Amino acid sequence: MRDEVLAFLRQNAGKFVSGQHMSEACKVTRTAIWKHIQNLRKQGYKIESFTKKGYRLLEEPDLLLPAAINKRLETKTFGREYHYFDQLPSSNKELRKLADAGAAEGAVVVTESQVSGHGRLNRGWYSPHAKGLWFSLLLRPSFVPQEAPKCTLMAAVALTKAFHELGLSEAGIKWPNDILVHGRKLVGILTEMNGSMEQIDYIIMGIGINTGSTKDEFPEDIREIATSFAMEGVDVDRCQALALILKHLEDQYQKVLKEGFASTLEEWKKLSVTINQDVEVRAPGNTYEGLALDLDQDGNLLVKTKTGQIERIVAGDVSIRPAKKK
Ligand code: BT5
Repeated sequence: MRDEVLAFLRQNAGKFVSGQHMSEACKVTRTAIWKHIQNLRKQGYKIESFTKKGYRLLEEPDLLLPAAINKRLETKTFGREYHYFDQLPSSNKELRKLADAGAAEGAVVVTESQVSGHGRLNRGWYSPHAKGLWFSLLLRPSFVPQEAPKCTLMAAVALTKAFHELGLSEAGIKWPNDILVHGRKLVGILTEMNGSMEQIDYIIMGIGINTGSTKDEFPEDIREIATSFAMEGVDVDRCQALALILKHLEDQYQKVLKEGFASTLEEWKKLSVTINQDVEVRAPGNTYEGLALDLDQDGNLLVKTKTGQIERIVAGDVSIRPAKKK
């Protein structure tokens, strides 16, 4: 139905289509048509309406359509296999199916919205239509499974470099999987692995980036902690941004395959907003404060506690946040 209403508006681009005409053609009430128009507006379509004249499509959101991405893509493999959806439960889940069926390294699943997007430990991820980049990337690396958690750090480095290029110079990495701007979360990364103790079958890098949401649009529980390109005053073309991000991800991954993770971890430290900060570590059953000192060679965070002890924080074990200023 949504597609039919949209098709009517597109066919008559620039002209008014009456609600009566669409309701007869779609065999639904005029109220139903009005509801669809409201939904389209929420999704970023600019639709003008006047009593007696009907509805007129003025502007469509910059959708991440395959042709729009393909003409901007400068990668060898990343994004060359491109699976595009208007809505999905979760791009990670969709890519997992494709990976199990043999999809190649570099395949991506991109969706305009997710109804059950998720973070770590099954926490929710807010993914409204055309207001962000919600996508998953497939890797089939030859390195050992113990290296897999470092892929999150690698992705964070690639994304932060891309954001600096896009004009968001304040973006910095919070260990292990967030990118923040002015202390608010712009990005979440969810790395999932499939394989055995000996060998990685595949890694799915799930990436969520807020682009267009305004503060009022974020749900109340994250309104004070989340940010977007729009909130930071940076106007971003989502297609251009996605193509640039895929290029940075591919370059960073190639570097890791050639040289190992060491130089990427050094870059991570430079782009981090966690190192040298007072942090609160929340491990199951144990919360303490300390100073984030460094990363070890496995990408674990080294925190010096109040008693002078150095704790090694393993990704996935804890949540970590800036300590409250006293
Ligand atoms: C993450 O988890 O930050 C990883 C999020 C990964 C999302 C992507 S989107 C594409 C792909 N498909 C998926 O289904 N997932 C991936 P975590 O560190 O557990 O943080 C989750 C927490 O971030 C939530 O509990 C909220 O507090 C907060 N949050 C939820 N949605 C947000 C948003 N849009 N912006 C900022 N913060 C958000």
